[in-house]
This record gives sequence, C-alpha cells and structure tokens, in this order.
Amino acid sequence: ERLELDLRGALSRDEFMLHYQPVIDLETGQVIGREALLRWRHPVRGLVSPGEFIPLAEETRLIVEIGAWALRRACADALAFGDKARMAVNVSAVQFGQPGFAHTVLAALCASGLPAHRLELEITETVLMQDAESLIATLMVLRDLGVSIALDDFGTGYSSLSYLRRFPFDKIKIDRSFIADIANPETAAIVRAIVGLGASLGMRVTAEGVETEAQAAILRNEGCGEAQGYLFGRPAPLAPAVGCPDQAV
Ligand code: G
Ligand code: G
Ligand code: MN
Ligand code: NA
Repeated sequence: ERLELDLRGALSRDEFMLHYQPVIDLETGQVIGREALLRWRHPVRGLVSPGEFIPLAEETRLIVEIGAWALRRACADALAFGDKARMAVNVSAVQFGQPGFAHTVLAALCASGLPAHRLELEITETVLMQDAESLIATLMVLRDLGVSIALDDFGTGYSSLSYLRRFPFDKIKIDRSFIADIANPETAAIVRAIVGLGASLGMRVTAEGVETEAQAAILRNEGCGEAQGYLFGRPAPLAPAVGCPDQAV
C-alpha cells in the first residue's frame, strides 16, 4: 500500500518531528514536564496524525525504528529547552516488547546526556497485556536506571486497577474523556477516587485534556497535582519559527 511505502522512507527523508505539550503543576502553574507527540510531515498529504500512521507503524514494526528516533530526539530536546522539566515519551507495545528496548532507552540517555530521572515513559494497557514476566523485568531495569513510568489513558481500558496492583508506576494519567465530563458529579467522583488512589499508592496523578479554567478549578479542588491540555498549551515544536502549534479541532 502507498502509505506504508511512504512510511518506510519517512525516517531517512527526515519527515518526522516532535511537538511538545507542557505539563503544569496545578498549584504553582509552573511547567514541570512536557509530553513529546510524534508528527509526520508527509510531502503530499501534509501533517498526518499519529492516529493514522502509528497503527500502520506498529503492524509493520517500523515503530521500533521510529520510536528509537523519537526517544533520541526527545532526550536531546529536553536539554535544549534549558529548564529542569521532565520529558515524557509515548512507547507502544511493539516497541516495549523488543528485547533491546531498555538498551535503546539507555543509549538515548547517554547520547544526549539527559539525566535518567528527567525521562518518563508513557505506556498503555496494551503494553501490559504482553508476556508478563519479561515485561516486568524490562520495567524493573528502566526503574533501576531512574527512568519513570507513567500509565497513560488511565480508566479507559478493561482492567486498569489490576495493572496498578502488578506494577508500581510513578504516575497515572487520567484519560481526557473524564476531564471533558468532569462537570458531571458522577464523573467528578471517579476523578476524586483516582486522585485518592494515586495518593495512597504514592503515584503522581496528571489530568489530561484540560481545556477550561472551570475544569482546572475542579481538579485543583480534588487535589490533582498536575495537568496538561489546551488551556495550558497546545503541542508545539521546540523552535516555533519552523512550524505552528497544532490547529484547533
Ligand atoms: O497528538 P495526538 O493526539 O494526535 O496523538 C494521538 C496519539 O498518538 C496519542 O494518544 C499518543 O499516545 C500517540 N503518540 C503520539 N506520539 C507518539 C509516539 O512518539 N510514539 C507512540 N507509540 N505513540 C505516540
Ligand atoms: O494518548 P495520549 O495521552 O498520549 O494523547 C495525547 C493527545 O491528546 C495528543 O494527541 C494531543 O494532541 C491531545 N490533546 C492534548 N491536549 C488536549 C486537549 O486539551 N483537548 C483535546 N481534545 N486533546 C488534547
Ligand atoms: Mn500520552
Ligand atoms: Na493519554
């Protein structure tokens, strides 16, 4: 297929880029982290969204190479931002399941000089559905390096709670669907419970997709520590001169 063919050459043609979205401390308003979000500048189609090309990259296993590139780029850019904020990188199940994955992470840290404690890997339930033993081993190796692990899209999967029991994540990211509906008291109650869960388990909690002051106020009131979303900043390239923030959808 055409898109697959294009995807195969995209790395060597330097068509990928990363946009960064700030993560803020809800109490102080300070930027304490950034999430790296992959973008593909297709020569004909323009910006192709990850929703379109990541499934294809996973099927073809091209995500292993693309993901390694993203890790190296994000680690280098974390230093270029010139502050002490963490850098979060999304990792897909195919990538995480590679025997050399921990080594790829270590190589990116070494090449950039970024301290391990400033790197955070975001994984979803699909990562955790793989062969449990080697998975836990990889998570432990990364942890020993000092890299943090965040459980992304929390609350949308089939068994989010059982994963919290099996592995000590550093962070839970509440899926943006809960934030979109947080004005609803039932949804607010669920968010309150997740924040409480994080506190009891010693995990930081980030709310995703915060778009309004009202949502931020509710989250602050519930004791949620961190947030990201269009209210605080859209994903944008490191050097604003070479591109534009993502357009509103
Ligand atoms: O930025 P956007 O909403 O279009 O991202 C859509 C999805 O693509 C996100 O949910 C995110 O998990 C995924 N994604 C973005 N960047 C990366 C990446 O570098 N690697 C992987 N595996 N997934 C990514
Ligand atoms: O699954 P993951 O959390 O990695 O996906 C992050 C995605 O959410 C990115 O594609 C990003 O563009 C999108 N995003 C970030 N902030 C907001 C927001 O405030 N509202 C909405 N609707 N999407 C957002
Ligand atoms: Mn994410
Ligand atoms: Na998410």
